Amino acid sequence: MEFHSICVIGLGYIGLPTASMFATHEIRVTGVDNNAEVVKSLEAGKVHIYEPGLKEVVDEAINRGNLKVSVKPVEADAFIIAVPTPFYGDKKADLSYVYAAAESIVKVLKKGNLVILESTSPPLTTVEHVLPILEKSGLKAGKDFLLAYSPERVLPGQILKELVENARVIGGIDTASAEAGRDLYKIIVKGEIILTDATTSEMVKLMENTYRDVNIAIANEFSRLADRFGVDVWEAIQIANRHPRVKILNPGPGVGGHCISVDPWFFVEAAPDISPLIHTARNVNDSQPDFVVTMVNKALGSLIQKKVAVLGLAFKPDVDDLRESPAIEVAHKLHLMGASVTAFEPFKPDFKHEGINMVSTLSEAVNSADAILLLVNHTQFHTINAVELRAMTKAKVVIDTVNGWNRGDFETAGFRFVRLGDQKNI
Ligand code: SAJ
Repeated sequence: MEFHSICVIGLGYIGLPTASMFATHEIRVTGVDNNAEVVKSLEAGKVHIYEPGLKEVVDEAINRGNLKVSVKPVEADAFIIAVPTPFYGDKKADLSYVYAAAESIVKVLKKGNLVILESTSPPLTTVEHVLPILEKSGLKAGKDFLLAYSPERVLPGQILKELVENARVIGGIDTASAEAGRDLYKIIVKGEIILTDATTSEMVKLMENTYRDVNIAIANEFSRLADRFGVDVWEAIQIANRHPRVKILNPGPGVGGHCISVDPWFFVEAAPDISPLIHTARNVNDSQPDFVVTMVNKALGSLIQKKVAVLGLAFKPDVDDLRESPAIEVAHKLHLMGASVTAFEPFKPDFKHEGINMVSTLSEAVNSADAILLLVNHTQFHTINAVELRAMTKAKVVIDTVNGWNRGDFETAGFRFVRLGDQKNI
C-alpha cells in the first residue's frame, strides 16, 4: 500500500517525533493536538517538549512544508493515534483520550484508510473499543478500512534514534491491516518489522514494561536487603552480573515516567486474580521513595528543620519529564516530615510544587544546606567535582541514591558519604 498523507493525533513525546519523522520522508503530515496552545506554539516554531535532536527534525519538517498542525484531524491515507493513556488514582486505565481520538477520526475516515493505535492500552482495546468507534463512520473494519495496533517502544532521551532503529511490532485486526502497517512504518523504520495480531501486540508492549518493572523491583528489594546486612549493593550487583545469565538492574529512589510505573497496572486491572507478582512488584517500586526518605532521616538523625538540597526531580537522567517522578515524591515527603527542601532541576527550573523551593543553580541549592541528596543521575550532576562542591556548601553529608558519585572522591573532599543500599556510613 502507498501512503502520501498521514494524520498523527496527539503531539506529545511520541506523536511529535513520529509526525516530524514522516514529514522529513516526503509524506504530507498533519499533526493534531486538541490543546490549542500546543498547536499555536508549534506554528510559531516552538517545540514544547525537550528531547535531544527533536527541535531540528521539527524545523526540517516545517521548512520542507510537509508538517502542518491543527486542532482537528483532516482526511489522510493513514491515521496514527498517539495520545496518552494515564491511570486514575485507583490504578484504573483512563482510555478517554484514545476514545476521543478515535471519535475525532470518524468524520474524516474514508474507504481504504489505515488507522494505527500506538498508545499503550490494555489487551483487547483495539478490537473491542477502537474498532466499534471507527465503525460509527458506516465503514466496516477489515472490509472498508484497515486497523492495527503498533506500540511505541522508544526510550525517552533517545526517541529519534530508537524510532528509526528499534524493531517495530505491528498487530493487525487482519493480515491486510498488519501488512499495510508494515508499508507505512517502513518509510521511517530501519529496524526489523514484525507482524502479528492486534491483541498480541498490545500484550507485547505491556509485557516489555512489566518485565522491566519487576526487574527493577527486585533490584530495589536487594538495596533494602543490602542495607540491612551492611553490604554495598552496587558492588554485589556488579559481581552477580558477571554470571552469564544474570542481569540485575539498578536500584534507585523508585520507578517513574509514564510507562513502566503505569503499564503493569493495565494487567493488574484487567486480571487481578492471576497477576500477584506484577502487583507486588509495583508496590515495591511505589514504596521505594519511602525507603529513601527513611534513609535520609537516619543519615541526618532527624528531618525537623534540616535543610536538604535535592539534586534532580526528573523521572530519570537527562530528560525534562517529571511525570510520576519518584524524586518529587521523595522531596515532598521530606517536606512533610519537617525538612526544608530546596531543589535544583536543570531541565525544569520553572517547576512548582508545594513544599519544594525551586532554585536555578547548583550553588543556590547547596549553599546553606545540611545535606545534599542526589536523586537523579543527570550528566550535569554525576560530573560534579567533589572538591568544588565542598567549596560551595556548608553541608557535611551527601546522600547518593543512584550511585552517581564516587565514595572516595567525596570522602577525600571532606563529606560524609551515604549511599542507597550501602550502609557503610550510617
Ligand atoms: N530505573 C531504575 N533502575 C533501572 C532502570 C530504570 O530505577 O535499572 C527507573 C528510571 O529511573 C525511571 C524508570 O525506571 O524512573 C523508567 O525508566 P526506563 O529508562 O527504564 O524506561 P522509560 O519509562 O523511560 O521507557 C520505557 C522503555 N521500556 C523498556 O525499556 C522495556 C521504552 O522502551 C518504552 O518505549 C517506554 O517505557 C514506553 O513508552 O513504554
